[in-house]
Amino acid sequence: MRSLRHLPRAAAIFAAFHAAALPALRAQPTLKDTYRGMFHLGAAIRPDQVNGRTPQAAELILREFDSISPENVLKVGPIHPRPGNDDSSYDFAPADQFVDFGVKHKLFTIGHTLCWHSQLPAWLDQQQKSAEPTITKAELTQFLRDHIMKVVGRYKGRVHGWDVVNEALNDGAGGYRQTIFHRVIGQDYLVMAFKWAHEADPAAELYYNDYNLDANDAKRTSCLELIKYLRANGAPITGVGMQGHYNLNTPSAAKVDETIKLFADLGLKVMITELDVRAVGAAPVTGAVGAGGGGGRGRGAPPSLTAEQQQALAQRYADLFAVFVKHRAAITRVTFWGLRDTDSWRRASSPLIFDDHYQPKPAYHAVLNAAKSAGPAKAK
Ligand code: 9MR
Repeated sequence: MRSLRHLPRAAAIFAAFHAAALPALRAQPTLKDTYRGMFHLGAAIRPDQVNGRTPQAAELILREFDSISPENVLKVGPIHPRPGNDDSSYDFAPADQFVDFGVKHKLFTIGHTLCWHSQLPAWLDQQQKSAEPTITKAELTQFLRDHIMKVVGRYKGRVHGWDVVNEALNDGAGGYRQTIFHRVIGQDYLVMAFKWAHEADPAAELYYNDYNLDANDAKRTSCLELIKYLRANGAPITGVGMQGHYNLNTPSAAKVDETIKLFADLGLKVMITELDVRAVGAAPVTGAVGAGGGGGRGRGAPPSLTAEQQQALAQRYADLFAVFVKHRAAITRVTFWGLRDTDSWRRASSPLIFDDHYQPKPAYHAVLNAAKSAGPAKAK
């Protein structure tokens, strides 16, 4: 108990120490400056990083990144936990703080996500888990419309791009995931979601976002078909998000390259939206990110990497960023899924470019160096 009582003070001293260490980096080029003119560099962020509780995190975000994504606060469950559509059905405060931070610091601000089968409000998740949901097509259509109009409308002009639909495709053989939306409304929930988002904010960019598009050819084919289906039905999609939850060796950089090109050839903006690389730990058998493929959700400190492991992670980031730089005409943003390893959903595999103490890992420098392959900067 004795040591616990002193924890806040110890934490403050620790924070001050590391804040003092940050100026050493300040004179050096930053990620966002290095990639300016190519694409935005972003990070997924959490409430404590924008509400003043971890100022050193906010400082690092503002120094290195020019785009932010909300890791959780804008998902349907967190922001709209109760049925109905008046303000008492919503918990806007954490999302408001996130968006205000973006506005205040002029960051390219992402909304994630308007329609996903995961992190739904409990009442809707129960429906989804039921073999015979009782919610009617009219009721669920109304709920989805209300949700999208309300949330996109609230942040109109302040959130610049929305992951309108997230992870609507199956792993394995591909095809549509049998979410509650697909089962009850049918395939055209996809079209309607994009149309409502556009109606609520005609200036916002609208994305389809998914993982393993570069690791699973069947899923990628399904995604290309989904995009054609959306367009054939007048859904205003502007881009596709490849999440980028990668392993050290898979998918190959060549597959990532090939996949970006396929989407770019459709005239879409391409984004890497949730980048992380599992530095240690086994890859999941099926590569199913959404089904426990995180590779280390355990709590506690991330493992410290050996010099060889740091180097391997750095090399993988270098290879990936070389591909992103090559496709800079199509890629508009690369976003890391978290700031430091400690905050990552994959923390046990040390997947990010900043360590526990907000210090850059060798992978950070590899990302900076990779920009050199672009040659002189171009205007976007
Ligand atoms: O990083 C998010 C984690 O904090 C949540 O517990 C988890 C819930 O499923 O979602 C994580 O983010 C996911 C993202 O929203 C969509 N793509 C997969 C990401 C990792 O699971």
